[in-house]
Amino acid sequence: MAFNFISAAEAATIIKHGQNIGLSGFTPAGSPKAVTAELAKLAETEHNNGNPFQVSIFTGASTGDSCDGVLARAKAIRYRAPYTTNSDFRKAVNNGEIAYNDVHLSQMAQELRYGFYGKVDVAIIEACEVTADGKIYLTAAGGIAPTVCKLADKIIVELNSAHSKNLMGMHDVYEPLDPPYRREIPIYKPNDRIGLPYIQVDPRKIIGIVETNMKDEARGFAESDPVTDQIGQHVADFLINEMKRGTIPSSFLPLQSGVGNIANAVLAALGREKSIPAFEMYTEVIQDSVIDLVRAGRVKFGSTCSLSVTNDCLDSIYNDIEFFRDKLVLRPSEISNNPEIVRRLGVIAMNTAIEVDLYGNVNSTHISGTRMMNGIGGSGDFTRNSYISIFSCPSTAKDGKISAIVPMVSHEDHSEHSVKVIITEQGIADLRGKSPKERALSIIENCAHPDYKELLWDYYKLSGAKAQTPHYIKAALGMHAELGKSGDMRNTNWAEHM
Ligand code: 0RQ
Repeated sequence: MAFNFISAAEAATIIKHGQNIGLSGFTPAGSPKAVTAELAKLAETEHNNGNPFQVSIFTGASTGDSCDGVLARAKAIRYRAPYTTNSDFRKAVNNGEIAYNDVHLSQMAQELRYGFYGKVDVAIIEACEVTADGKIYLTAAGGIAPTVCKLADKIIVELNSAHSKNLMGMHDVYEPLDPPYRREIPIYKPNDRIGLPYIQVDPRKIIGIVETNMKDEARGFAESDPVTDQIGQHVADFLINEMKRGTIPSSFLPLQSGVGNIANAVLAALGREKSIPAFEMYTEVIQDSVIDLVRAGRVKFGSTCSLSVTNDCLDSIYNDIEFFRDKLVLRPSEISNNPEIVRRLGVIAMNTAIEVDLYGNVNSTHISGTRMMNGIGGSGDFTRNSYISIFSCPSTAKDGKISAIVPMVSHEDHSEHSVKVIITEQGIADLRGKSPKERALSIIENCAHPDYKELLWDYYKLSGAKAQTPHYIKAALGMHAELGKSGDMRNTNWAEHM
């Protein structure tokens, strides 16, 4: 079948006000860039003419500025799920302009198939190749692309020559059956392949192909600093210790790592520590640090949903694809983050917290309990099902004015039942096998910043320290209240909360 090559502007006109749009990509990797940018212009024109124009967006995870950024600024998004990192989108969410649904990433595709979010009208899929018989070869991420291709009435392909065709063969596209017919997903090792290297669609659904040459809008990372280096070293020390005492097999277990500066520092430390054997990753995002470790022979294999790397790093992979072909696989997010597989493989989950409370509950998403930061991402998929779940963060934020260790989290993403280890630059709190009161002792002593230890002990005493999970409810969010009042949690005076 001959394809209809169209411009991005023409493609945007296919999308109508009120429609639901499904996107490829996972982080800026593999997300569409051209049609979404034109859609934002179209929305602005409609708004200037006094007409409403908003769409709902379903994605794998975050996208780049030419999607979430331009569409948020154009006020063209009514609803979006799941994870995002764009600062303009964040502002619009926290201003109440956008309905944002922060879903576990592994659940997004299946919940679309179950019909929880309504229909998918149009899918926009970035590809490095598409064939006349409807084979779509994805670019740098799996995301929810197979599912939105299946569900959408119409598919627009952004055929992006900035992504090498060398990527063909790197994906393992597999969609599970839905209940009551679902079977086990037959991945028994991180490098097992169970699907196809492309998405097969009915070619008649591909209503237009937009040729582009646009790099992924990958974010760079800050250089590591003494605090993140120290956190990384503590994580490495913890894992080495566990291996020595036999709770982690000497052949090691697959690792998952979140994104961001701390995650990068943790991986760098694990790479340095030669007493940890070369390891595998079963993770959702691979950053530059992992690619360096693959090259150095420290990471033997990486199963991921996306190559969320800088453009130089991505080009270096494309140029050296034969080296990477048997060392990386790209999967849809419902497989890369699948609870069944995470539990089976014994994945060690390493994610970042915004704040942690005395009993091990973790807030990963909301600043001061109300303002969305990014979203839960895949941290819940991995944490709940992991062999050991580790959360790390600096003990303070904003020049020490905020303590990451608080009496009660102002929002809860990961509960005390799933969180096993807390690590800050101050030290390690191993919560496994501990009662809530034993956890409080370990977290205050090992993880809190010295500026906050006494304040936290005073709160603990105030709580009576007797109940199963001691709290003085009127004061439980006293440090957050003080932050709102004076801008510095160190000024907290418990007497004011009695
Ligand atoms: O603010 O940007 O103004 O400097 O939060 O914090 O310390 O640089 O750490 O980049 O790793 O982000 C939890 C947000 C951490 C991220 C979070 C402020 C801090 C700084 C960033 P600035 P850092 P990171 C894989 C798994 C949830 C999803 C997840 C995240 C900014 O890791 O979104 O894990 N995780 N997914 O100053 C006020 C506090 C604060 C605070 C930090 N208590 N109060 N501000 N900050 N703690 C990814 C996917 O799923 C795709």
